[in-house]
Amino acid sequence: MEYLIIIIAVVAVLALAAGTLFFLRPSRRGPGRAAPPPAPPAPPGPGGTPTAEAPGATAVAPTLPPVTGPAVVAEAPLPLAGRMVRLRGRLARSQTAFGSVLLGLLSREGLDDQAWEEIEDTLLAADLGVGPSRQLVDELRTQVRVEGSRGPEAVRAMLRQDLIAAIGPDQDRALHVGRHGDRPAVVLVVGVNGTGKTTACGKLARALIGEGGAVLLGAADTFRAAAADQLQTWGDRVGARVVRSDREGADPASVAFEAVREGIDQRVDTVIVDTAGRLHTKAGLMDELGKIKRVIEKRATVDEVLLVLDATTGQNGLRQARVFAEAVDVTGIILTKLDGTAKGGIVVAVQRELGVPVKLAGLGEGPDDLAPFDPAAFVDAILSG
Ligand SMILES: Nc1nc2c(ncn2[C@@H]2O[C@H](COP(=O)(O)OP(=O)(O)O)[C@@H](O)[C@H]2O)c(=O)[nH]1
Ligand SMILES: [Mg+2]
Repeated sequence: MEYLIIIIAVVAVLALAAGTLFFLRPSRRGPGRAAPPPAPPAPPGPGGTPTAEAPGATAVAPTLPPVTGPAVVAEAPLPLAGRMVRLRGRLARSQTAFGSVLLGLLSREGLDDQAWEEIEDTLLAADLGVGPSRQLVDELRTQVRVEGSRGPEAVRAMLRQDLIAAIGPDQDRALHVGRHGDRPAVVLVVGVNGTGKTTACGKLARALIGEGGAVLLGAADTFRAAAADQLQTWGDRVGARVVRSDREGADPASVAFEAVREGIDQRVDTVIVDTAGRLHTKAGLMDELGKIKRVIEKRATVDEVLLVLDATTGQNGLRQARVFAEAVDVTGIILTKLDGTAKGGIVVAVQRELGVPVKLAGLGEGPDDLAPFDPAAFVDAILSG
């Protein structure tokens, strides 16, 4: 019986390997064409479960909870690197109107003042913000004047370069996670309710566990029991222990402290603390977040304070985000729901407004739909329509 299982397993592996080789073999058709650009492992197909795209080489997370059957492989998280390219279809679907309108306007013969105004309006409508929109138009105008030629390809290249420059290709978007000597990294996740904090905590935990790290989650959103339950569900799903309080309305700072204490004791690599985002009063918010941070810092250092912003809420969400940024020193932004909006310009606006980089992008509700933010991949997706 055992032999039979081993033989079946070997055959299955060989069949998989043969299949992979078949797909990797360069096509012999169309020899006149130049080599295609490096393609992502899977096309950005519509919908579909993102986990099903996992390449065969993806490592199985060592700390994933035991799951019976072959589902373990399908459930293995995708590596964080390259996710933005892989998920570009999500961006393209929601943002192409912006890209194609801009490209269309810029390709017009004889760009007059009115055309430039329309270009600026398009940028404003994408939530780029007044200052950055004006600046981008000025740059484009100068380029068009200097370079003259405006074939579609030249226009696309110009726009691509200027959009990437507006987003800031050189900003440090590294996530400070993983152990620092004898202590875990501590990540505090803050933001208005409904923006996607708990989901981001779960997705990030999953990705870090997939890369071999041990993660502990702290449910410091103690306002509703359902919030801790939601984090618990993620914890169970991804294989991260969740520190929570049984009592609704418990002191969030105590839960955060306890999570960090356990994280240190259990020698995990990263502790991620989820918080509540009630916008009661600014003073109340400042007190609460300030206290959580101070209390954690009795035992460890808070390495990242990630502010979650829902891209679909536009300038209004940005105003609310500002309140959080005043309450606590934000080190990076997680911009969620970029899959459901044509207002990707908020990336530029929020970075300018808060003075910190967008580090992660939420591109859907699936467990792997969180990507390190990559300016070039982002702009390419927008202009791909
Ligand atoms: N489409 C989409 N939905 C998201 C994304 N991130 C979160 N959501 C959804 O937004 C809702 C609120 O998320 P939740 O994590 O509970 O927000 P919280 O109140 O800030 O903790 C949930 O239905 C999530 O599935 C995203 O990147 N894209
Ligand atoms: Mg929540």
